[in-house]
Amino acid sequence: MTDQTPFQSIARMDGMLFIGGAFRPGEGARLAVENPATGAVIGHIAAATPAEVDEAVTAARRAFRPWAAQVPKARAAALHRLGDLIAADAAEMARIMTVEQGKPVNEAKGEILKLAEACHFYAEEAIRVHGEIIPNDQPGFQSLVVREPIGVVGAITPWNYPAELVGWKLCASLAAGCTIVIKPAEITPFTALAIAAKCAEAGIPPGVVNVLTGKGSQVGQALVEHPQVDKIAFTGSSAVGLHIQQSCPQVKRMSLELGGNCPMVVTASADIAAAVKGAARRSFRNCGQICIAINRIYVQRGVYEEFLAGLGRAAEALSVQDGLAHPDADLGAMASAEPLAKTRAHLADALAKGARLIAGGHAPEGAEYAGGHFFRPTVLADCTHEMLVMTEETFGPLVGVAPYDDLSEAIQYANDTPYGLASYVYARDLIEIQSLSAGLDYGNVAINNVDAGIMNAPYGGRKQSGIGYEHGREGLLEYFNFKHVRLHH
Ligand code: TAP
Repeated sequence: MTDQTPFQSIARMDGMLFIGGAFRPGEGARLAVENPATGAVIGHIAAATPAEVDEAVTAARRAFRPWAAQVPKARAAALHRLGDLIAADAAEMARIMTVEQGKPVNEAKGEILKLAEACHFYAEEAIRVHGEIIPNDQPGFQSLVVREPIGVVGAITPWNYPAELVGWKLCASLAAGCTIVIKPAEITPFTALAIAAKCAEAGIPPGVVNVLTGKGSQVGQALVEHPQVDKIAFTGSSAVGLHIQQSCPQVKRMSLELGGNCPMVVTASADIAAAVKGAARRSFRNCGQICIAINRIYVQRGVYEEFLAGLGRAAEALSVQDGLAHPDADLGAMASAEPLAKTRAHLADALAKGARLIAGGHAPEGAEYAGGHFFRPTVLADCTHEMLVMTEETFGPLVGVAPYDDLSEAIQYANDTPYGLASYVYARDLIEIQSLSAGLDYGNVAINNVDAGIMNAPYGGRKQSGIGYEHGREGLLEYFNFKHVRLHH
């Protein structure tokens, strides 16, 4: 029997907003939220009204000075408590995520535990933020550089990582002394509301954390335009990121974590079995709905067919199932009809232009898949840059593979994109590794592994993939203003 607890937890958050430290029913229109594995309605969100947006921002503004005035150790203690509470309830929070986003429960639980880790990481960083005393230009003067929290943060997040993408902004804001109003994706709101409940349980003061649900074009846009929001922390598509930047009526700090179109280069010196394993993981995990998913792979001609055969076998071996009923499935449902339709469109485009189908290419068959947004992991060979799969972010379980001859050609192909988020290399030759790590125009380069983002290191994109960083010390500094104090003795 399928576990019913996520539906009971969701029922308690149905139509709720989290403002000023408490849940309360929203006054706006109700929008249905569906389980992407079944098509069943699991609950509703309230579309926050302009007055409710204003109320949440006002609550965050009011809470800002007292929160910023707490000693870092006190804010760190709150973050540690939050991390402990989230970890303790990871199993239930994961089930909530699975029924709104589609990823299998065990994978969702991994994401929740990483959010808990982020709480502890930023708790530790919070107590080590210090200013500087810098050399001065005249005797009798002292120059201090002080870091001060920016103020009220408006966080706008997508649906592919409903916990982590909210959590990184939340943890960095809390550690820095900022307060936050979060607008999660319309289709994955309950994970964010469940995180808000943990903030209340952790004793984080009223108004420091607020969650507003609703449509990005209305609620998100209202946060962007609100004069009392000091910074926008956005993760989502490049198109919406650019729109936010262009439509903001005030000068405002922004960090924009945007789309990707990530390449992988496999040279003839590589451990091909390891490269296949890495490619299968980073192309198909979370159904490829990852900004740092491998979208396109360039393989040196001498090992091209060997790599393709291996990746085809690896893709065929992956299980695709309802992630609630099968917690350890490799792939669950895709999050909605939209990324599935884009995956199908990119597949059809590539096949029409001469790509060779190596694996997948269709939805899994069987009654259990009816009503859900499922697709088999798909590998295409002989792809060219005439095909959408090689030039646009698919955001689905589809990867295009192409051969190359010279390393310079591989670097040229890999950089032939307006994006610059993450890139991957499998090679054992040191000269090749050096040329690729220097030549790839990306914010993240993973060599002989596919985990481009770790909590301790800065994570961000170049070009149309964004501005600013999350993770690491750099991710925390995004939430501070610098103040130069020049003192005459
Ligand atoms: P978007 O359509 O860009 O939506 C992201 C968020 O922005 C959602 O909360 C959305 O609300 C909101 N939004 C939409 N229009 C808005 C507006 N006019 N003003 C303010 N907010 C607005 O992205 P998505 O489809 O959810 O997510 C997929 C994209 O995110 C991919 O391109 C992926 O690469 C990118 N992504 C990037 C990263 C990093 S770290 N670079 C990580 C994950 C995902 P609604 O939900 O109501 O539309």
